Amino acid sequence: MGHVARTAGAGLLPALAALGGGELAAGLLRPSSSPLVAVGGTVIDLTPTPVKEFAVSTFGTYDKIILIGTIVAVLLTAAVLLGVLARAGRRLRAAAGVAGLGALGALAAGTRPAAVPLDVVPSLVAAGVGALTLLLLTRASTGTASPAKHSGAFPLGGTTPPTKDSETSFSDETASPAQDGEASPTGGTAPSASDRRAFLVTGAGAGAAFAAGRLLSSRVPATTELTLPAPASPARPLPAGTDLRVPGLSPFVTPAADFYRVDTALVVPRPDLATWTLRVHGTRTIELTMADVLRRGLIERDITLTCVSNEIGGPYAGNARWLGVPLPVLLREAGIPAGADQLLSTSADGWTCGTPVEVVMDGRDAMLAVGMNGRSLPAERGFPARLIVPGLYGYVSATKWVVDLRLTRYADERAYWTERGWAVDAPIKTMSRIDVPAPLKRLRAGPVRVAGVAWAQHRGVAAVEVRVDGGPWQEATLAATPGPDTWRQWTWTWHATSGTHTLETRATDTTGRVQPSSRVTPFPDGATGWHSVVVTVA
Ligand SMILES: Nc1nc2c(c(=O)[nH]1)N[C@H]1C(S)=C(S)[C@@H](COP(=O)(O)O)O[C@H]1N2
Ligand SMILES: [Mo]
Repeated sequence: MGHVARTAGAGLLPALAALGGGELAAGLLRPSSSPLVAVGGTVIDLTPTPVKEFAVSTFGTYDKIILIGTIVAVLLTAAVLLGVLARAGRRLRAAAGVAGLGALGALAAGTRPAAVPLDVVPSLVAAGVGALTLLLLTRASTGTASPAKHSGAFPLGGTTPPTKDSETSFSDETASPAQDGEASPTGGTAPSASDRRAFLVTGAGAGAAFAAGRLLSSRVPATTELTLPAPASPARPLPAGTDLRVPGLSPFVTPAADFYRVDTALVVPRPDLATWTLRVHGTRTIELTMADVLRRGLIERDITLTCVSNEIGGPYAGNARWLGVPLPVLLREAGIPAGADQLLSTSADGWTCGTPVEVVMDGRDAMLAVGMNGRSLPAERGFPARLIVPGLYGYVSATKWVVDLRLTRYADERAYWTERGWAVDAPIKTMSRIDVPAPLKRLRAGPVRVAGVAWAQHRGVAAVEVRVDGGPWQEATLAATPGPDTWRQWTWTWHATSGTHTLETRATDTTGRVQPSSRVTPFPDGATGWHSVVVTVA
């Protein structure tokens, strides 16, 4: 085994063993207590808003994988450096460094918003396993350094001075005179067979523990589906011509699997239905089980959800048929305190969201949703229950995995994203998007079907226009819609001529306001501007 490999291994293997131990402990206790997940969550929370915006817009749904990858890379780099330190004879210091990294994990895990005291345990396990592995491995492999370095290998004392056995083997069993003889032609160098065996055993053990931990963490709870009662107030049947079924055009109903996903959760919370409750704090506190929730009359509505981070023409909008309990029913049961202007909702993982009480109570179909497109909510959508409030961006309305509702005041408490500079009030802005033709598409001259979706939730889309190369605006044909809370498909036939052309679109809502041309970024309350697509006609 080469010197470089041994030096790297002296740090890397303890780090891998620590990760393995930490994941296994988290798998046995609580997935969210994983040191990696806890540190990742803390990094997400501490990342300045512009950086987060950049990450979301650059990496999209891969942002979480990239984050965890970066954390692992930083950890392994630190581990290699600690390995170098250990091989230079500073074993205890290096072990303390490994334990320190574990302690950082414990700090992160213990301070997560939904943390319980037990959550520090996996990081402490990681710290212990990592430090111990480093000491054991370097006891074997520092023995392979030159005799001059032996004295320096245990400078902080406390450990057994190197004997023939300890300097040449990881354990007594693996030491054999033959190996020593083979491995030490120049005397006192690499006991490579036993060394390699110790490294392999540690590596394999770390890998197995990590895999077992991940497997345990991804355990699916006993109940992932609710038996949904029929709605007391069913959705209006979709009018004919709601879905034009143009190839490439977003279907009116977005299947759950195709729905955009935006949240801060590194592991999908999987609340246990047997213990799940919703607490509602008003003038009094009520606590409801799922059976209690399902006993209240359910409404079923078509509502389009949109993320404030959606760029012009972006994909962070989706439409579904939601089933749930009207929020006003629950809030009235708990009693609305005088002066309460914010409904603060909290998820199982401690994310918070502030929704104006006035909006929730103004008669729109704000609900505690338990169903999506005829089934229970999928885990990533907030099973068993989430909030849906037509007309507001998701970060101020759509709490997934919701467990707590509190009637409070904006003056007293701030929610997750508003604490980070995003607007307190965030009604969805009017937007029209061209789905077909796709950008940079090469077309043939003649009639071309241009189609897209437009939304202005709770106000409703009144008109969509399209223009070519800055020419006059042309009225598009609007598809039917069940109401003002959904997006609306539109089409327009273009008589394309050869050349490169720019298609632009804008919508007008039912209050008569035209989508503005001025481009603003999603931060702090949603993007504006017209979506445009450049195409080439042969
Ligand atoms: N618990 C929790 N709920 C959350 C979020 C979150 O980070 N955590 N993100 C919100 C945001 S910003 C949006 S846009 C919607 C997205 O819902 P979806 O992922 O089902 O599309 O969920 C909202 N609910
Ligand atoms: Mo969002």
